[in-house]
Amino acid sequence: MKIRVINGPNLNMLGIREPEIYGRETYADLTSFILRGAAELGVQAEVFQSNHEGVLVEYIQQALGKADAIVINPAAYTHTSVAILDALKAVGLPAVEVHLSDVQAREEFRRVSYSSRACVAVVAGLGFEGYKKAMEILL
Ligand code: CA2
Repeated sequence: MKIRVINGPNLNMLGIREPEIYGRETYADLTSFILRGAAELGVQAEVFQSNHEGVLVEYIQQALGKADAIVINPAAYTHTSVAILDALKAVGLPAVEVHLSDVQAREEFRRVSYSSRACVAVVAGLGFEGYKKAMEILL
């Protein structure tokens, strides 16, 4: 199984600020964790991050024919982006939304998710572990 793991804006800043919310580990640590977890599950994972909505939309579109499933942490675009929702619907691949933090327990605006409408599940509040859980769900 080939999975595209897609991360949205500011996740490249992990470990640099707000450790009380997102932990002390860096984005490079997250990438290693995902690739290690994928190998353990026998999954071929491709990890991608962008701060740009259109780039994320294109990367989702290009998953068609190249991947079997999508794991996505759209970060702040979760709460705003109809474009990312539409891209997920357009490719029609099974997708799981992941959040490092428990978005339901934070500010009210983080409780809204557009992208999850095109996802089979949402995993939130498990930190890095959530990405492995998402791959397990897709398997
Ligand atoms: O909990 C998550 O994974 C989020 O998707 C993270 C986003 C946030 O906008 C979502 O509501 C929930 C933020 C991405 C990372 O932001 C950082 C900010 C400062 C320092 C490090 C990362």
